[in-house]
Amino acid sequence: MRDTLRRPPPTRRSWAEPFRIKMVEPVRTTTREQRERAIREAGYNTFLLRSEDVYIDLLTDSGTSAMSDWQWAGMMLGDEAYAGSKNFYHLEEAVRKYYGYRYVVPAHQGRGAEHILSRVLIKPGDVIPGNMYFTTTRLHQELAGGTFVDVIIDEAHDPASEHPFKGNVDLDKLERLIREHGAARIPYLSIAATVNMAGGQPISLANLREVRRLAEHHGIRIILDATRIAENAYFIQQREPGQENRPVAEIVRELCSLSDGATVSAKKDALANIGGFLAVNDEQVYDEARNLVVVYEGLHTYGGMAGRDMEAVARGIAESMEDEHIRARVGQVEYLGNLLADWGVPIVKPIGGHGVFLDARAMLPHIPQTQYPAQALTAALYLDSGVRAMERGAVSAGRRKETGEEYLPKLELVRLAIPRRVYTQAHMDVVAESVYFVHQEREKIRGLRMTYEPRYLRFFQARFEPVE
Ligand code: PM9
Repeated sequence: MRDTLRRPPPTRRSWAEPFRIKMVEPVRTTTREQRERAIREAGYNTFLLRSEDVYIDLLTDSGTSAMSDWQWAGMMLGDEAYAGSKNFYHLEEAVRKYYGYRYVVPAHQGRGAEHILSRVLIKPGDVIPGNMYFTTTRLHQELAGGTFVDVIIDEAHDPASEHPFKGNVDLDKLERLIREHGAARIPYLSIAATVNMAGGQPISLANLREVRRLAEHHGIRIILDATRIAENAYFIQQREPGQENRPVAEIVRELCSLSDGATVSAKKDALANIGGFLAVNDEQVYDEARNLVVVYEGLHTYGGMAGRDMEAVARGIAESMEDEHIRARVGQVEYLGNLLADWGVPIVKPIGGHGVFLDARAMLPHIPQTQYPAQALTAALYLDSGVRAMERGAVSAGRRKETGEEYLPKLELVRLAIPRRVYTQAHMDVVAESVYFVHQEREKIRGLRMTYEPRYLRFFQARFEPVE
């Protein structure tokens, strides 16, 4: 039972989620013994756990959100024609209306769009600057023969920095890079809004405008990763002077207008369980992408999605831009983050858009980074309560493509990603308490040794064992 009676009287008015719950899915608690067995069998990798062994699942906010009744109604209107499904045209309409791009190429999910885009735009030897790497994005850039170079501001690599726009590009770093390699070797700037690996941090409108000016001057395209752009726009509305009275949807349109295209995983902002797309303004790029998509994803009017999925995405895009929705979504993340910060748990500041990121380096100074402290902390949290999180540190960063050496990033984080419209405030309290108690006992956590390392995106399938 929740202990509400012992709370002091309120000193302010609260607000609540702009929805009520119509259908529930039971979740199951487990015993410590069961969890010990499950995590051992999973090789201390939370990606390898069975979801039925998880109590509160904060592995990812990707494809895990709850759809609305309007989205579910749309699922029943799936037009499953092989070609020219009406749901594709609804999706195209939504992308044009909310993001403003001319052409849309659907894909089964974000990485499908990244694959197509990388193949169309990148030539071997090219350099792709961006505001911090993302795992799948960088891999597709590399597989196409390119090299990703990080040009994000230094503050982004410092968990304690309270910079309000840690997703900003460092314009000096970018200019130096363009001078060093020449604009002809840079097919596009890869700009994420928000920046996942930095802790869900936004880029400011002012910074993107500057980046645009520089890119135009050198004739370089900007491609956004617009996967969580509504969350980015919300932060702009909340933090950027002069933006406070603009609706999120309007800010999203302006952000997109400062770019030439975007890759999108519709599994995040867009509130769908599967789906994604590439959107561009350039007809020639579109023609090539539209041709390639039939090789790797499916016909250009479904790209690997069922008609019903495209409808869910089209409707999800519209819902994702509603101010009330986005305030509740980011507000829930903030609620969890504030509890942890108040209780002295080191987290990435400011609190991000899609999750709270624990600073494993600060929490576990006794574990060297080569023994993967964030991975170890993720396992310890699961063992404590059945809460599933994701490592976002050295394991995720992988190896340098030229030398095979491990990257040892400054950020060694555990991400508690919050699915949209899924968990309640009581779930957040349970999560916060578990993190707090794990933090209290942190000296007992031991490092891990990797016993199996897959070649690509190793964090998904790697296996570990505790170091003696
Ligand atoms: N992000 C996440 O949990 C899914 C698993 S980790 C690869 O954060 C961005 C910013 C993402 C993202 C996936 C993708 C790829 C692109 N950009 O998962 O292929 O956060 O739909 O999208 C995950 P898909």
